[in-house]
Amino acid sequence: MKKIATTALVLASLLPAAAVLAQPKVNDVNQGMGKHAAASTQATHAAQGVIKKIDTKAGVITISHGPINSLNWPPMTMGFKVRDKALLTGLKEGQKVDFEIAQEGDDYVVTKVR
Ligand SMILES: [Cu+2]
Repeated sequence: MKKIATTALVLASLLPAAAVLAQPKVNDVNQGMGKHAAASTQATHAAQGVIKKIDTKAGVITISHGPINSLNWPPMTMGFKVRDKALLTGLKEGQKVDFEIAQEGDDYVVTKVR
């Protein structure tokens, strides 16, 4: 997942660069990009999956998740850090969950599970 996420990030960062090249007014475009970047870091992405493993000590949950269309992610099994370890309370391996993730730095962390 890490590799795919990185590739997606690289692609995402290349697209605005291409837009800048196509635009004659650089100042206007830079302002637009600033707004875009702020919006995307706050976005959360909803997904469904099955819990494969819970590491309460490390605050990591491994989920076999379905496609996450808002991120262009295919279905896969991957480990996520949780924003707050309290999110893991009451969860069980094998449980079907709806969850939300948000980007934090280079990683996506789970912000909600139910
Ligand atoms: Cu994944």
